[in-house]
Amino acid sequence: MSKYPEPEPLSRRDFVRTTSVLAASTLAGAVVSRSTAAVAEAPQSVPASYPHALLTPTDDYYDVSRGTPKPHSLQGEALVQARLTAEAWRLEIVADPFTSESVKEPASLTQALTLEGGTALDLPALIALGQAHKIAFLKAIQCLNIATPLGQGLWEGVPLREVLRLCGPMRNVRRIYYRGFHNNDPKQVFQSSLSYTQAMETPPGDPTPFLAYRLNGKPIPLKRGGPVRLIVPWAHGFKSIKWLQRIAVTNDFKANDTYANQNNDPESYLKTAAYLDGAPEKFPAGNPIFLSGLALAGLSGLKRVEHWLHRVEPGANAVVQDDATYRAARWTPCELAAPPSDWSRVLPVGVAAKEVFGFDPKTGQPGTWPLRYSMTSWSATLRNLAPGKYEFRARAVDLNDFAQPEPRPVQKAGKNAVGVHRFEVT
Ligand SMILES: Nc1nc2c(c(=O)[nH]1)N[C@H]1C(S)=C(S)[C@@H](COP(=O)(O)O)O[C@H]1N2
Ligand SMILES: [Mo]
Repeated sequence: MSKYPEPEPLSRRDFVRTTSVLAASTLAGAVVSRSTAAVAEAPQSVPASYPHALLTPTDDYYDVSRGTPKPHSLQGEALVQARLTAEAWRLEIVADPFTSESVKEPASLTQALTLEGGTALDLPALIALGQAHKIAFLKAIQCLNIATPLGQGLWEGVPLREVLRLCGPMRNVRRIYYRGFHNNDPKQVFQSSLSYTQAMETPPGDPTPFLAYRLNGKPIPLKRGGPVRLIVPWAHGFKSIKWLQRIAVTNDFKANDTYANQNNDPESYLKTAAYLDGAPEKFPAGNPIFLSGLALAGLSGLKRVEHWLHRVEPGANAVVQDDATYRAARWTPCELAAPPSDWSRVLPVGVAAKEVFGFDPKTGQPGTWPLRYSMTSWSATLRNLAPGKYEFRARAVDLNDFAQPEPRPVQKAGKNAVGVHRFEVT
């Protein structure tokens, strides 16, 4: 069972709608009475919590925050001193004086933004910039070191490149270093970085890193890294620095990411993968068994989610990833929850589907499904299982036809082992 708190279920109305969309698309062309029959059959075994909400409620995220005390536990004057209120928040952008044996010249900026000089950026100025250059992005937050995604949200903000442009021409800059509030204790610094190119030159069709100041239509709660969080759409959680307060442009060509210290790949992209929801360990024979989970479309996109049901014979050896039994497995496609037909009921008030990254600006429908770097739900219904013990595995296949965990079997580039659920039919 995962520790991941289940997101709030969709309302009953949303559930019926999504199920009908699914049934309608599966039975495209079928007569009305048949599709009605399919809809009527589904709820018997489908839990009310399916499908997962596309926007995880703030408090349902699995929280990963360093520091003692946690910045989001501060209150009152301590919060103001930390510059973590909307009024007190400031962002500094400075040039890192770093040089070395091989790096002769330090980075420079035309105009640094500093607290000392009274030029640090405040929230109204950031929001004004966001009104001219807005990005809205639906993103799965996933920790490189945790086996289940932490949550998903609709983040709004302003591209990092537009913020950096406020500093005028810069020289000798190869990376952008950034960090959040850390109790003014150097030991608690949690920092990350991007290359200059990643920050400044967004390829068409790719999302850009941005300074987010809204989550799900509201100011970002302190708990999720507000007032301002840096969001790197393609990356694992450690690049999306909470309580952002300082950016330093540098001529150091090395990644400074805190996460790299633990043998993690500091340039890892979100990995296409399927995750299993918790489910009962015993089912009575005779009823269909409904199993489900989340599918994340990572860098290489998602072709399908598939499952393998393995009956465990008494005394048989346990299946090991890539052993003969595993290699001979027959995998069956799962159902992917269809995108909502009416996004205005899913997106926060004030956010139009047409302005969300990856949506067609004319139709307001997602260009791909699931959207890259976001998640949707999958399910499988197992019928007519004889009493006995079973292992159920699910995996994602990417658009290059690699099945999870390939091509990334090394878990320090993202936990994405194939999940298994063991159960008994009695
Ligand atoms: N300032 C700061 N930002 C941070 C962290 C942190 O400890 N401090 N943890 C990072 C890690 S490792 C992850 S996985 C995500 C978790 O985001 P969440 O707590 O919103 O789920 O935040 C990232 N941003
Ligand atoms: Mo993380």
